[in-house]
Amino acid sequence: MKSKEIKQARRSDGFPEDFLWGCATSSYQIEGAYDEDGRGLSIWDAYCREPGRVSRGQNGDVACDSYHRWPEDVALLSDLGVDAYRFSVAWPRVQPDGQGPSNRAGLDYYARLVDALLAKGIEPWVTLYHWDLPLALGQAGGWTVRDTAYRFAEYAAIMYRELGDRVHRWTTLNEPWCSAFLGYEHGEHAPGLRDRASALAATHHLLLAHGLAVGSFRSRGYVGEIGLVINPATPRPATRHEADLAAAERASVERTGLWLNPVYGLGYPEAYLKARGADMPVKAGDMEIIAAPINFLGVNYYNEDAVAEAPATPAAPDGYRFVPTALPKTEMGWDVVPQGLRRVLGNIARTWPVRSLYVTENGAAYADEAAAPVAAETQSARVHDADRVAYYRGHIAACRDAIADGVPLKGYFAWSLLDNFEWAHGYDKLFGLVTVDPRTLARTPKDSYLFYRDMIAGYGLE
Ligand code: IFM
Repeated sequence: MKSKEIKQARRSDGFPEDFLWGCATSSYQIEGAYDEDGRGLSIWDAYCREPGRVSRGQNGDVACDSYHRWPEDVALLSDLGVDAYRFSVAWPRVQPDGQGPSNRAGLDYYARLVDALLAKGIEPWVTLYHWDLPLALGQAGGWTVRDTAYRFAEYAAIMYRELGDRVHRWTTLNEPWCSAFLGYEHGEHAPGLRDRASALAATHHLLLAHGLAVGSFRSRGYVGEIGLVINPATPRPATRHEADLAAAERASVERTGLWLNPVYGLGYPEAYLKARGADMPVKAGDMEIIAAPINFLGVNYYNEDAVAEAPATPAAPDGYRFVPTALPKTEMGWDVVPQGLRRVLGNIARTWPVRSLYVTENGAAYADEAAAPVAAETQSARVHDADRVAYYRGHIAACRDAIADGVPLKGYFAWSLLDNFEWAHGYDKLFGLVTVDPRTLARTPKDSYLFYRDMIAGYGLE
C-alpha cells in the first residue's frame, strides 16, 4: 500500500485522507506590535481608544505578541499536525495609510511567516482583510466610499506580487457582513456607526473590493485559488407554522443571499432592498466585477438561531424576531447547534453553484480553568476544557455528515489557535486551542488542542 492508502486505512472517522485540516487567526487579534516597524494605525486601534467601545478598555496593542512570537506559533501548528494555517495580513502594516508605497518591514514579516510555515509543510492561507482597515481610509469614509474598494485592489496586488510565488490560497474578505453591519449599522465594531444607509453602501463597496481583487489575481495569472469567506446564517423556524418558515427565510438573507447572490451573478436580493426602501450605489459594470468567478467559498459557523414571525417595523423591516431556546450556550451566549453547521452547508450547496466549500472558522468561547501545574509524567501543564472538546467533536461530526449528504466540503479550520482579542469583548471571551497567559504571554495547549491533534491524525471521533 502507498502512504496515502495506509493513512486512509488508519482513519476511523470517515473523513477522506485529502480533507484539509487547519487552524485560523487574524492579524489584529494576535499580532500586537501596533506601532512597530512602520505599521500605520487601523480603525480598530482608534476604536479601542474610544471610551465604552471595548470591554474594560482593552485593545490589541500587544495581543498575543505574535509579531514577535510567531516562531512559537508555527511550532504549535506543526505539533498540532495541521495541513494549513489561515491568517490575515494587517493592511496598515503593508500600507500604513492604506495607499501609496508599501512598507518593506511589514512585508518581510509576512514573508518570514510564510517561509517558516512552508518549511514545516503547512500551507499558508492568506486572508487579505480581517477588519483592520487603515485608519486614514477610515477617516476618509471607510467602506461607505467607493474609493476604498480601489485602494483595496491595489493593496491586494502588492500582496500577490510579494507572496504569490509561495501562497496559493487567498481569501479576499473575512465575514464582510460584520464589517458592513456590525461596523456601520449596529455600532458594535469599528467604526461604530449606527446608520443603515452606510451599512448598505459598505456592503456594495466591500463586494466591489472583493471582485476587483479577484479580477486582479486572475489577470496577473497567478497560480492558485482565491475565494471569499462569509458568516452565513440559516436560522431555524421556531415552529412549523408557515409564517415562521417564511420568517426564517427572510432572516437568512442579510447574512447569506445578500453576499452570495451578487458573487454568483444573481444580483442583489430585491425583496431585501425593497423592505428597506434602499438602492445600492451600483455603477455600470459593478455587478460583473463582483461576479468574477471564485474557486471556493469559506463558511464561518458558530451557532444557529431560532426565529419567529414578527410585525415588520422600520427598525426590523424583515418581519422576524429571535426567540429563546433551551439549548446549551457558549460563553458568548450562542446556542450550541452542531447540526446547524450541516444545515447551513447543505443550504449553500443546494442554492448556489459552489464548487468547493471550506469551514474556514468554527470554535467556541468558554471560561477555561487556569492551567494546572506541570504534570511530572508529561512535563507539561494542562488546561482541561471539556466543553470546547465536546463542541469540536459535535461540529466536526456534522462536517462528516455534510460530506455524506453530498456537500463539496474540502476542509475545516478551527478558530482559533490562540486565546486572542475578541473584538468588543477584548480578552474576556477566549476561543483558543492554546491558552495565552495575559501576563507572560506563555502559550499552553489545552485539551482541545490535544483532541484536535488526534482528530487530524485520524482518530478524533472515537
Ligand atoms: O473572533 C472572531 C473572528 O474574528 C471572526 N469570526 C468570529 C470569531 C468569533 O467571534
